[in-house]
Amino acid sequence: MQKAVKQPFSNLPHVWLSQELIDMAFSRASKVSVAREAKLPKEAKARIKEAARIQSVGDAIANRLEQVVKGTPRVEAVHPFYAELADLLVDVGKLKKSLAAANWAAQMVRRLHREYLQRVRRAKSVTEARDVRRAFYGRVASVLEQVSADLEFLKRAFDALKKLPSIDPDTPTVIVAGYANVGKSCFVRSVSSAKPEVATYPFTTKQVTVGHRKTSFGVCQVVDTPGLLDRPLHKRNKVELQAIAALRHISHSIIFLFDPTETCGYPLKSQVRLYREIREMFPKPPMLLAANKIDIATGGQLALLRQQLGDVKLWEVSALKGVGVEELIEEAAEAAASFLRKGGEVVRGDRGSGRYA
Ligand SMILES: Nc1nc2c(ncn2[C@@H]2O[C@H](COP(=O)(O)OP(=O)(O)OP(=O)(O)O)[C@@H](O)[C@H]2O)c(=O)[nH]1
Ligand SMILES: [Mg+2]
Repeated sequence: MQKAVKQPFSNLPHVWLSQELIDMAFSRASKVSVAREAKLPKEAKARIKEAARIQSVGDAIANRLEQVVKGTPRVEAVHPFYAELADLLVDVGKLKKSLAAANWAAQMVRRLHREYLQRVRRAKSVTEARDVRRAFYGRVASVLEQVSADLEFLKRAFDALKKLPSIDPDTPTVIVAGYANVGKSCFVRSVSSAKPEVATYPFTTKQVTVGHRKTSFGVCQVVDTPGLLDRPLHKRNKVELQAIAALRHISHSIIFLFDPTETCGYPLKSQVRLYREIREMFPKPPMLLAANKIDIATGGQLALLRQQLGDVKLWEVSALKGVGVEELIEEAAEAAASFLRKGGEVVRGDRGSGRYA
């Protein structure tokens, strides 16, 4: 059975924009009713009523801003996979600045709230009480105006973070990686519950997607990643870096797909260079190499790939036609489960019977 959700951003609070906060709080306050004490003079009644409005606006706004600040997990405290994805998706530095701005606004509203409550209690006439309350509204609106860009940023950032997939780090996880357009998404669709988009052009996949798959070794997570190119890490864009984050933080085994037909648009040599780079960067998790698109690959193309890879096992599959994919995912799940059981400490040369690269 699938375990509890480990996505740390799924319950991020709702972010109210500045204008929404103002409209909500002022409209509520206009409906505030206070007990009518017939014997009180009208100035005293006005003081009570305006104080109640100030109270209502101050609390409604400060509470909502504080909920945003308190409800956001500290990036340092979340799983490193999510910390890295958060930085790639929304820029954590900016996120922290905007949260600090929301916190500042909440404290300012509380301070103004206290200050204007005292003033309204000293008001000598109905008009003065009303003017004090109006001045309070003006100050609050101006504070919110100053943080309106921050709240808009937080809303957008939270929307993006909430959409991140749920990954349970304790469930065996198979990462499907490889060059752009080689058929990774097609493979993940065919073997798991995830249904990522498949298209004829490269860079279709922009985000990590997770599917589940029942195997003889229990349920495993199958992760589709954006396509990589053969280039150094510092030249990788933010989309590619999401694939690197998955490989770095959550992979218990890796299926590396090749397209020997080169219909993906990239030469086999580049694909093999990428494989070597990834193998070097992440030497620990077992890696299963597979030639995809064998429904259209020629014997010569497959032989060339074998020759370039040397003495390692090469699976032959067609993600499109569903050929060989069941066997491959079973084996990858077994490798992932065993890697996870051993605490991720498998080293090169210690992979069962040397079945993998
Ligand atoms: N003939 C054939 N075509 C395939 C096979 N697998 C995938 N394709 C085609 O290859 C193209 C790319 O497939 P995707 O699954 O989107 O490739 P991807 O690796 O996810 O691509 P990016 O997300 O851009 O990196 C699509 O047109 C697929 O239909 C296969 O086994 N045989
Ligand atoms: Mg894809």
